[in-house]
Amino acid sequence: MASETEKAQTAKPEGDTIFGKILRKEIPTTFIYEDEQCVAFNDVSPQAPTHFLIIPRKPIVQLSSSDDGDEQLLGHLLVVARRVAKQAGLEDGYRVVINDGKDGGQSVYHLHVHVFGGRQMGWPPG
Ligand code: TR5
Repeated sequence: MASETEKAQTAKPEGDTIFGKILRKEIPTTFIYEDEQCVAFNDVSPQAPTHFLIIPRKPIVQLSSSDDGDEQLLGHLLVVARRVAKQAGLEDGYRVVINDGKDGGQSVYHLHVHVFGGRQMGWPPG
């Protein structure tokens, strides 16, 4: 099975993604948070004791293809990251990550914010 980094080498922005299917409920997924702009759910392959994703309902492919008109939505994703991290009890801190494109290690081309917590994070990231 390819690692996320290997997948990111070949993944391409090609329209519909697995996250589109999750949003349309074609893949049953428990949302730990949802509102009119975004949903949050646990990552299927968690890299920390807590690892969830926040995705906009709007199908923005990646951060670098968002535009200035997305400013409110992009800010909202961070506000939701803070709210859900609090709800998850991440009182000692957490890490928020957006992988963009091949070099950024993006494997799913629907913008998503990762939130990791529950362990000490290292730096620099690999
Ligand atoms: O590498 P990037 O930043 O693109 O992150 C994509 C993330 O999506 C990875 O952390 C994957 O583990 C996660 N992922 C992939 C699938 C998936 C998922 N999280 C929840 N549910 C998922 N389903 C149902 N299917 C996936 N292929």
